[in-house]
Amino acid sequence: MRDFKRYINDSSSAKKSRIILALDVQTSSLSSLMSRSMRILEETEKSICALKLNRQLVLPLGPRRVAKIVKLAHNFDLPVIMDCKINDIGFTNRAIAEHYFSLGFDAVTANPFVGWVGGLDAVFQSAEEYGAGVILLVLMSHPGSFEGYGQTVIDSVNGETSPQYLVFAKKAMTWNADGIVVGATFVERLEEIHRAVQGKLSIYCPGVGAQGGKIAEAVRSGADYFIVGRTIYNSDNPGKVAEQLRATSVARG
Ligand code: OMP
Repeated sequence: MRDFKRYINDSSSAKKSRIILALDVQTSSLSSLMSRSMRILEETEKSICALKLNRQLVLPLGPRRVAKIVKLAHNFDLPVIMDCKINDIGFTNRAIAEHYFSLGFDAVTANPFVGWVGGLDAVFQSAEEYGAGVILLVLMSHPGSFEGYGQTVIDSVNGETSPQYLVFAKKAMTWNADGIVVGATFVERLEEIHRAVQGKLSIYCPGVGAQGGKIAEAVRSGADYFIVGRTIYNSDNPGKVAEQLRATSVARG
């Protein structure tokens, strides 16, 4: 059975890249959506360490075509993450996770707001059965993120006051998550979360480029992987841009 953390870590070392391509392309027709998605993956595969799909691609393409994209990524030795932000009761969560793992996805994203018992416990159990990973949202990248993830809360475990994102970072360690998502748009918070997890969790950072975050700053603040969409797929030369981002993602200092 494959271990997701090792899979992405090996891929990152082999490709010398910390860039995860977020393939969120939108086109006017279904056939052009499929061909454009495949082409961008082919043009960028040498510079990325994983592929992430979201529902704006999965819903119009449907399972059969999505499985083809997953297979193409696997042919390039790239793990594939389904960004479904699972957020329901355990019974439903398990079904969602199993559908994606059956299509070949190597990891899913999930939302810790729903809690463990009768919530995310089912996702982690399903992931273990499939040898897949679970990546938890800890602090999202958009400005409104603080309305939820940035609230000051009383920790239900120890009664201490702390920001919600730090409570989630600690839960992610307790639950043995395969990684956490922290917006590259908030580098001071990224640094704080990086200190809190002490290298025990990989930090996945969306929000560079189109959302204003910078790879070099986020690397210094503790980011492990970068989730990048529009900056790559909307450029005139996705292969070249992905290669430039790759080089920045592994540059020292
Ligand atoms: P770009 O802003 O185009 O680079 O895309 C970022 C990708 O990361 C999109 O697929 C978002 O759905 C995703 N994302 C965020 O932008 N912010 C988050 O806080 C979390 C995610 C995610 O879970 O991947």
